[in-house]
Amino acid sequence: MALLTFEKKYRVRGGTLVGGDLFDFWVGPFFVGFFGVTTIFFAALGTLLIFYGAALGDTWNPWLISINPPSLDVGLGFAPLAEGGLWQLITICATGAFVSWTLRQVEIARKLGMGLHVPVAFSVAVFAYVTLVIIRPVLMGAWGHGFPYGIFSHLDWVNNVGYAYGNFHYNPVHMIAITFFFTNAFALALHGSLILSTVNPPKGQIIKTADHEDTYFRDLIGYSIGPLGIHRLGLFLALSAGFFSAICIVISGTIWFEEWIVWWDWWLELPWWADL
Ligand code: UQ1
Repeated sequence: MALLTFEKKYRVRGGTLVGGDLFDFWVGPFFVGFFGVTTIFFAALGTLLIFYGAALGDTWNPWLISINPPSLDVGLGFAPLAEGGLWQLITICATGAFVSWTLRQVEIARKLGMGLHVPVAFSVAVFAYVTLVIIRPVLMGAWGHGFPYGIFSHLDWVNNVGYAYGNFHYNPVHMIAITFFFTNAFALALHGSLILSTVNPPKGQIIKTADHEDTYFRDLIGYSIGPLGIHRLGLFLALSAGFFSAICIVISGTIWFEEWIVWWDWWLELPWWADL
C-alpha cells in the first residue's frame, strides 16, 4: 500500500491512553496526543533550564558547560537553584520527557494495532538513565551521586566513579554488559551484511530470498536462526546490554563497596584450595 493510501486508512481516531479525542490529532507528520504535549512541555522547560544554568556558569564553551548535582551534604533534600537545584529540576524534566515519549510510543502502537516492542525497548534506555540519576542516588542517600549534565564533566564522572571501585572492568556485571554490547554489534553486522547481500544485487539481477539467507548460514555453520529469529535475538542482545549496564552501576556503592577485583576472592576462597 502506498504511503498516502495507508495514512488515509490508518491515520484515524482512537488508541489514546489519556485525553480521549482531545489531543488525538497530527501536526504535519507528527502525532500529538496528550503525551506529545507533555513531551514538548518537559523538553522545552528542561532545555531552558539548561541554558539558564549555563548562563550562571563561567563558560559558554559547549564542551565545558556543566550543570552539577547538589553537593553530597544536601543528601536527598532540595538544593538552591544555583547549587544543584537546577540539576534537580532538569532531572525531573528529562525523566518527564522520556516517560512522555515512551507513552506516546504506546499510543501510536495502539492506534496502529501493533505490538508494544518499541516502547518496551525504549523503556530499558529510560531505566538506565533513571538508574544513574534517581535510583542509585536515592539508594546511596544523596542526589550528589548523580552524574553532572555536561559533555566533559560527565566523562570525568564516569572516570572517577570507575576508579572509585578500582578497575571497573573487574565488575562481573560490567563484563556481562560489555559482552552483550559486543555480541549485539556482531549480530547486527551479520544481519546487515546478510540482508544487503541478498536484497542489493548488481543492476539487472533479481533479489534473493529468505531461503537464500537460511541456506547461507546452514552452509556456513549448520544453523540458521531465521529471518524472524534474528530480530528477536537482536532485541534481546540490545536490551540486555542496556539492562546489565544499569545493574552494574547500581550495585556499585549500594551492595558492593570495595574495589571490584576483591569480588573475585570467592574464587580463591573455594574450599578445595582455600587452605593450601
Ligand atoms: C540468520 O540465521 C538469519 O536467518 C535467515 C538472518 O536473517 C536474515 C540473519 O540476519 C543472521 C545473521 C542469521 C545468522 C545468525 C545466527 C545466530 C546463526
